[in-house]
Amino acid sequence: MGTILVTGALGQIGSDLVPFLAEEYGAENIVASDVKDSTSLFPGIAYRKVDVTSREAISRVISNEKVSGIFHLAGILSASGEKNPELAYRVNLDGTFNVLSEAKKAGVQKVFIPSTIGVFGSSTPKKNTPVETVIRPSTMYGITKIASELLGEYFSKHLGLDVRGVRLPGIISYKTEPVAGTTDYSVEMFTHAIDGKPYACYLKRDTQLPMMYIDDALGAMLKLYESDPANLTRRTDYQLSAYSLTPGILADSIMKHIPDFEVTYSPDFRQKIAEMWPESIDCSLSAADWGFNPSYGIEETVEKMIRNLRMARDGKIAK
Ligand code: AKB
Repeated sequence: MGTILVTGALGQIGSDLVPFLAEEYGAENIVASDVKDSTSLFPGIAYRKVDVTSREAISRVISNEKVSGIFHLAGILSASGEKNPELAYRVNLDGTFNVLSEAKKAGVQKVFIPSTIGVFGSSTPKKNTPVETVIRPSTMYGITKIASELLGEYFSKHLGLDVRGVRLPGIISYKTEPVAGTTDYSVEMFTHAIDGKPYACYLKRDTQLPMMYIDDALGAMLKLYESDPANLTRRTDYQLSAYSLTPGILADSIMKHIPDFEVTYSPDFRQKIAEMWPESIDCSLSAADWGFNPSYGIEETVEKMIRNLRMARDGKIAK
């Protein structure tokens, strides 16, 4: 096999996906990349600086590293995208076009591109939202992500590149604290609780959004990446979610473990973004086509997060 390139490897998902893929395919077959010069995050795994807005940089890494598969995670998330829409456009849309074009040119076998529940807008039905529905996002993040889904489908159907992808919900993980999205309150709530600090949540207590634990997201991404193309009725918009969560439900659940944890609610601009997104999404096509079956519910996620964060704080597991 050739190597698997991960772009955006230092982000919330990449920092878990890289070691996960190294376990699966062998560390020597993985190349992590991001815009930073270097990292100590992935001992024993090759790291290359790659800015996805540069076609030349992508072309170079694909040919130098003999890349046969790409997990293209580099992207600007919803909250950062609203602060810097031009950057979001360049990284999310030009970056995806660059990766797909260079992958096609170099004969890369497969490209995985994550999308998001952020593709939906306020006119989308909110409950059990299907894959095909009204899709009129009004954030730059959503606009670039729905366009990326369609680009992936175009490269797949018309240019013969095997492109697959999922619409991710909010992801709960402990390794890299996310700071650029709308669903990040969940991780922030955990870190504040563990550190014995009160938390001022930027979403209202009852704002409901689809979410899942990182291990379920990684397992699902690999499962789709590996699945027989003959079973796939979709390309880049398979939906994933394990549960719908509100800040209030999460706070109450954390308080069962840390009773003196205090949460207050002071919504900011991210509340408007959250209100445009679905409360729950329909994942039945992912289950039917390639066996999506998440195993972490809310309680299991909370227990695992608290255990992992405590162990990471004590230096017992990698942070
Ligand atoms: C964000 O909040 O921007 C992301 C997402 C749901 O796509 N976590």
